[in-house]
Amino acid sequence: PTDRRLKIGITCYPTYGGSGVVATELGIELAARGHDIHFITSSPPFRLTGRESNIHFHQVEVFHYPLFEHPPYDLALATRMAEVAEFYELDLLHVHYAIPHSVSAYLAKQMLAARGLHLPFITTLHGTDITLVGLDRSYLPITRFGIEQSDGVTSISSYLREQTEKLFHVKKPIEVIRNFVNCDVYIAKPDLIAEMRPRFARPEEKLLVHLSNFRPVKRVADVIQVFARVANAMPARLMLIGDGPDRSTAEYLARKLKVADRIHFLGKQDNVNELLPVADLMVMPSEMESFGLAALESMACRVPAIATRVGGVPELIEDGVNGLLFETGDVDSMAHSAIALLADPGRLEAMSAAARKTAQDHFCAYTIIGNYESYYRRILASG
Ligand code: GMT
Repeated sequence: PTDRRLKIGITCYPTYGGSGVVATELGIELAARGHDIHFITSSPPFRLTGRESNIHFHQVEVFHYPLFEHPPYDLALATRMAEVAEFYELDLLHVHYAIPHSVSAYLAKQMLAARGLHLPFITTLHGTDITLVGLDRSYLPITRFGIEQSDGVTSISSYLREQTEKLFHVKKPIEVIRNFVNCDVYIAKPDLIAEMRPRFARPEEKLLVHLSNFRPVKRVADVIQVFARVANAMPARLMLIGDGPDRSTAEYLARKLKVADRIHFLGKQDNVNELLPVADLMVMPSEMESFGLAALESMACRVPAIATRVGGVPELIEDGVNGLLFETGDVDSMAHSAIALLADPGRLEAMSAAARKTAQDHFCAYTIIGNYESYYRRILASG
């Protein structure tokens, strides 16, 4: 029957980054719909509380032995996948990020096949597995192999599907299932905003926000450059959420541009749904985003983004309607437009409403989770 509860194994990079967030939220939403979810990961996914029903966590332990210069995580993962699939009679595995998860899933599948058991697996491509890592020539053949061997492949934007087809010459059909947010959790609650906003900005100040893992691709220095120009033109503050390699560069630049006292460096935060709605404008000046989950999360909270016209971002942000798009590195134009927008409450309000509407109409969990469920059933029926 089409409404049968499924037993699904999910593997992802659990600790930080959009793919881990999407995989964890997907597991939580599927469990809430009655499916049995088994996370098979190196550590507990960071958004899991451990109190959710229908969710099980299986830690992958890597055996350390002096001879192993590089502990064989991929093999430990494959072994755990096969064990969990057999003990808990999983219907399928869903791995997020091709490297190395697809190849571990392929090994698990073959291990079980040798014993007469069938374990289909689905790979979801998130971006850097294709655009960066997979393009290191040494990784390309094995990444392509993992994708081709998958029983189903999804990508989080049309852009990423096209890139995968172009760069990897993958023949396998790729289903676009876009990223999503829980629109009941990512929502602007007036009471919460009234309570939280005074902690970050005075009534006359505009509040900007940036959320990322501070990797070079996020161009955090551009965020500071844009903010410094805005803060020169009007009273303003900036919330920086996240941490990573470029955090000290950002702190140094903030001091150099004399705006450090107006920036809140919040570090890694779990409940970003309680922080994002407090802001007026999100800044996402990335060099590349296959999707741009941070922008979607803020848009759902009625906070439009000024962002770059890269990768899958134009599939989410319509320039001038629910946000603003710029060329990478054009901090002058970004600042100029941010100042004009923040000084025009009517236009900002219209853009905030349009941002929420886009999230609600096209990217809410209740639509997208259904797409994953249908896709699972299609793959199971075809195998
Ligand atoms: O961008 C990162 O640093 C993390 C990376 C990941 O795999 O977690 O993000 C990618 O996947 C996200 C979730 O699908 C997307 O929203 C990001 O746009 C994508 N990043 C890039 O393409 C650079």
